[in-house]
Order: sequence, then C-alpha cells, then structure tokens
Amino acid sequence: MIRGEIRKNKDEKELPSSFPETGKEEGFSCDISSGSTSDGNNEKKDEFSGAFLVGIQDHDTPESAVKEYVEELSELVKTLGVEVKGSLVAPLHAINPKFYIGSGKLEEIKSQAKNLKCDMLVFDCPLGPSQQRNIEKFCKMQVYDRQEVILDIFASRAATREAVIQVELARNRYYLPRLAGAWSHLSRQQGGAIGSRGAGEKQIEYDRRMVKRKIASLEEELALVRKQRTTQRKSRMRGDVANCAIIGYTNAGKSSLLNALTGADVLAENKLFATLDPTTRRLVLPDKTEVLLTDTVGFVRKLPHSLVEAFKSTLEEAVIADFLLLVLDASSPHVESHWETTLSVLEELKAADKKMLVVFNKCDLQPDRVVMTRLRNVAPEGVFVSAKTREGFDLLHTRLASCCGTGSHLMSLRLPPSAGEYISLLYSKCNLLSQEYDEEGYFCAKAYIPASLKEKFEKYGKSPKK
Ligand SMILES: Nc1nc2c(ncn2[C@@H]2O[C@H](COP(=O)(O)OP(=O)(O)OP(=O)(O)O)[C@@H](O)[C@H]2O)c(=O)[nH]1
Ligand SMILES: [Mg+2]
Repeated sequence: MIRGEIRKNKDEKELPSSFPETGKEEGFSCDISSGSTSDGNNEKKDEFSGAFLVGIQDHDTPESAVKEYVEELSELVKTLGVEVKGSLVAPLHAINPKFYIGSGKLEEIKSQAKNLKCDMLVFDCPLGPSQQRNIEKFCKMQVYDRQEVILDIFASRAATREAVIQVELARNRYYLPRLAGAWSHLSRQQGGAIGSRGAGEKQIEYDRRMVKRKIASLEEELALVRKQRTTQRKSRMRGDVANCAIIGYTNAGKSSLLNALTGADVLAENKLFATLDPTTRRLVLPDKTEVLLTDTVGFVRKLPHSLVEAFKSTLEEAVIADFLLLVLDASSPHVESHWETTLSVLEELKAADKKMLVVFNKCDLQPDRVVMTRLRNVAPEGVFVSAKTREGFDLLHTRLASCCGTGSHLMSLRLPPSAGEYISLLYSKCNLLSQEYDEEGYFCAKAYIPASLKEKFEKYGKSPKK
C-alpha cells in the first residue's frame, strides 16, 4: 500500500521539537463525536485509536453547512472503522500555505486531539502534499484529508477487477505528488555539497518513476477492461429496450430500489459506497413495457477528482442512459443538499440535462408531514416511495413507463395467420387485453403495446371495434 510505504518512511524523520507560539482564533465546535464506529469496513480499526475532525469555515459557507459537512466526514471516517472522538471548526480567512489553516488554530486542534487520545487528524478540505506533511510534523500524528478517506473507503470496497484497477489508479495519482516528503530526511541526513544530489532525492526520483510506470500499466489494463464493458454496453443499447440509470447520493437506497423493483440481489447495506460496480437488471412493468435499470456508484460531496476521472466509465452509465432515476433519501435532514450535489456531479459528467425521474425513497422513515409537503413543493413531479414497504410503487411503475417513451399505447390489431412472430411478441412483450380469431382466420387483439414496439405493430392496426 503506497500510503503505508510513505508512512513508514515518514516515521523515520526527526520531528521538530518546538512549535510556534500563537494566539487562539475564533471558531466553534460541533458535537459529532461518537462512542462507536460503524460496523462497516474495519480496515483502519486497529491502526488508529481515534480520529479528530477539522471542519473549515470560510466566508462563503454558512455555519449550518459546515456542520453538515463535518457530520458527513464523521460518517466517512466511521465507515473506515475509526472511532471519531472529537471535532472542531477552523475559520479560514485566507489559506495559510504552510498549514492551510492558521497556526494558532492548529495548536488548539493538536492539544484537543491529544487530550482525547486521537492519533488521526482528518481535514474536511483538500490539503496540498506539503501542507499535509507540515501538519503531521507539527501535530505528530497522521493527517488525512477528505479525499484520502474516500479513496481508502473505495479501496476497501472494490471487488471486481475494473473497480480494483480504477481505485488503484486514483490512489497512485493521489500519492504521486506526496512521495517527496517520504524520503526528504535522507537528503537532510546526507548533507552534501550544493549541486550534489542526496540519497533521498535519488530515492524520490526512483519512486516517482516506479509510480508513473504503475500508473501507465494500470491505465493500459483499464483501457482493456473498458473495451469489454463498451462491447457489453453496445449489445445492451442495441435492443429496443430503454436504459435507465439509478443515480443519487450514497446510501439513498439505490440498490435497495433496484432489488425491490426487479428482485435482484445487489448488496444493499447501511454503508457509504456499498456499490462500486454498476449492475443492470431488466424490469417488466405491469403494462409490459421493459426497461433496463442500472444501479450505479453513489455520489458524495467533494468526490475526489482523481476518483471521478478513474470511475468515468462506471459513471458514464448515467451519461449513456436514456433517462435517469434520481433517488433521494426523504428521511435525511440533508436531502436538498444531497440533491444539489448529485446535480453538480451530473453537470461534471455533462448529464445534467437528461430526462430525470425524481424519486424520494425511505418515506417509511419520514413521518413528518411538513417535510413531505416541503419536498412535494420542491419537486411536484417527484414520486414518493419506500423500497422497504413498496409504498408508492404503482405510481413509480407508471412514471417509469412514461419515461420509456410515451408509455404504452392501447392498440386494436388484426394480424394475418402468417404473422406468427408478431403474435408471440404480443404474448411476450405486450399486455394483451383481449384476443379472438375472426372468420377469415385473422388474430384480432386489443393490447397495450410498449412505445418501442408501436411502430412495428402499426401496419396491423385497425380502429377499435365498437
Ligand atoms: N427503512 C428503509 N430503509 C431503506 C430503504 N431503502 C434503503 N434502505 C436502507 O438504507 C441503506 C442503504 O441502502 P442501499 O440500497 O445500500 O443504498 P445505496 O444508495 O445503494 O448506497 P451506496 O451503494 O452506498 O451508494 C440500507 O441499510 C437499506 O436497507 C427504505 O425505503 N426504507
Ligand atoms: Mg448501492
């Protein structure tokens, strides 16, 4: 693991013995500490005894939003298996190139974290490689930023070859600029004349070359896997059936909805990023319209760009779908901001103007009528469902059918005995309401025909019998 290697080398460094004295700065703390960790992935459970979180309050972000971000960061850290013992919000007037935040605030963070026996500091902002190193030296504890936490969660979730390569690629890209700090102690130990290159410097260059080579080979491997995915996708797209991507914030219930609608058995858990790989299942709606539903990776605020890049082919499921089913967790107090984030990730993927069916899930967990009315006002076209109780599924089916085209069409047909292929299509793909053979041996039927087949059947259409 690259991080481990960097850590190992970093730990050999001498750490400064004195710290700058600075005054306290304003700020506030939010109470997100928790005595327990999520029962999800325990990758880091044994590595760290506790995490201290640092939220960032800049001019543009309201206090309530900062608190929400810290709460979410807490969920992410707990997903890693690390207990969150405390947090603090640091004000940010201007970015301090050395520590990102002011050194006085950092002193306060260090002391609070030490008192709570934390050995992991997690910043809710992207830290530059040297800022991360400087904070580690200053606080004498391991420092993570939100991106690295998300990368680690993805790494622990990746199961298929494609997901493993994608995550490894993102992690290598993240750590490449961070290699410098790992060996700088060797350069310092060597001293050496100006112009000569220390052992540390040579080692960094060697490591950089290795990581770059690794990135190149991962990119090659990913290109191969993607080719296979594209072939599978093409065969899926060639059919008459509409493609719908289920998208939304992580933990909104996308996989649960796919399972409840289609009887699939996709892993649905109370964990962030339970799904990394897209799964496609066929759904036959009550009017016999068929639709292919694809479950996708969840979105989150500040999704690391390296991950968006690496997961592009997975995320592209949303781009290539005929329409999107946007799942929102109606029971979350942050449902509106999750919606905004989802839209901004879609914008990044250039899929924001796709036809979209908004679905509020987990309605069984939202007893507050006021909240429901507010959501109804925000999204009058939204469908309110529960993947658990199947409440709202009738309307969801109808809306899905209408997204698949103009829905299905009621047609009266008269098919000659030679049109056997069409008759079997009527049985298999349409909702047959009535059928009879007339005196000339023609098959007369009244049926709901899916939009995708309407044109095909039109030549046998006749005006409905009175
Ligand atoms: N009560 C209730 N719980 C639900 C409902 N839908 C999903 N859940 C629960 O919410 C949690 C997350 O569900 P998932 O289906 O894994 O969510 P997801 O959107 O696929 O999550 P990621 O794959 O992590 O992005 C699980 O514990 C589900 O059992 C619902 O309608 N009602
Ligand atoms: Mg899922």
